[in-house]
Amino acid sequence: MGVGVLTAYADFLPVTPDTPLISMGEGDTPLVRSRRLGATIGCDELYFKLEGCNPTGSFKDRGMVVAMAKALEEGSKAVMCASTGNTSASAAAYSAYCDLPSFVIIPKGEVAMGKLAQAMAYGARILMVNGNFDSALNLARDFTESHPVTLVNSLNPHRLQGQKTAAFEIVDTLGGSPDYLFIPVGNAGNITAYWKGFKEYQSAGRSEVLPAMMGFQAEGAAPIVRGAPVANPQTIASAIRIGNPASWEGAIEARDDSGGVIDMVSDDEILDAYRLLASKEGIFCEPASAVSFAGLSKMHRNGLNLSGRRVVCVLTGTGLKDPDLAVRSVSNQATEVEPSIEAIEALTISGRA
Ligand code: AN7
Repeated sequence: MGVGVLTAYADFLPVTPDTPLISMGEGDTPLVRSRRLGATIGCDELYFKLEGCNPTGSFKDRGMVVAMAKALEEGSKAVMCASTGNTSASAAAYSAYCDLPSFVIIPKGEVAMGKLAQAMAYGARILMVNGNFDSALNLARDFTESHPVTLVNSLNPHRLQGQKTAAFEIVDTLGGSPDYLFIPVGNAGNITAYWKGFKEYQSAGRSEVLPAMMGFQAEGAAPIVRGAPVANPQTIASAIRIGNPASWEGAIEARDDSGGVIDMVSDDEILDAYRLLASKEGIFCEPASAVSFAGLSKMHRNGLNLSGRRVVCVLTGTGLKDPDLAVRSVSNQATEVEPSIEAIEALTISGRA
């Protein structure tokens, strides 16, 4: 494929004869079968959906392309979003591609360096607020309600329409739905979108069963698990440092209708999963993405029997988004060496440093 989600899944999207079928090559991401980690948790059929392979390195591109196409169709003159980083990177890229000005509101000092670099490179107007993501989102929503600027957060329904295409791809690739879908939950748009996608595909006769939706938040930012907004959310996974998710009800519905769970994992569990995915599978994802595998590991420890089960972990963004964290959180494996064969032999063949 490689044609983009608007063309690949036009029949399931709000595409009209006037919708421009734009694409930066989003979607059609790899579903990679686990070679090592699945075996450690008694799961012989584990897959990772590599959403970091999208054009701006996260799943946000699937929804952004639809939101942006509809903005063009409606004659919009500018777009705005609030973001923990990935939405702003995606909005900035697609608005560059569409020649629309973009304004991104981000919590000052809380966005990973790779994401900030992207928004700058693509030429977005970056507005840093002293506050968290939740207050930034309130600002973006209030501003766009009273000004002719299109909101491209997931409150814009076209975003979730586009994001549901990841569920279609999983079913298309596996020839049916998995038994379990593990997914990180921040603003809760993505779990809502996947559930919508699995249900629509089932209604269209493309799959028989539906997966149990297994959503995971970070312990310090787990409003849905705790049942109340968190005023000052904290976690190392800055992408999901969100205290009052916009799609809260969508997540509850996905959980309850699918017989799934919304649970939480600690920062230590997230970092363990982050390191394991890279060192045992060769998959470098961002910490928020590792939450899905951290959640799966937790369920295994708590006794969930995965034998004979088909499981998908959604890895929402690439590890290159947050290079500082990788350097800080992995033990230093770099050694200075004299530029000679003997010195390299000493450090490799005969006894590693
Ligand atoms: C890598 O970019 O909210 O539950 O403003 O970047 O749909 O919010 C990002 C969220 C998971 C959570 N993984 O998805 C933003 C933003 C990564 C993310 C999530 C995000 P939602």
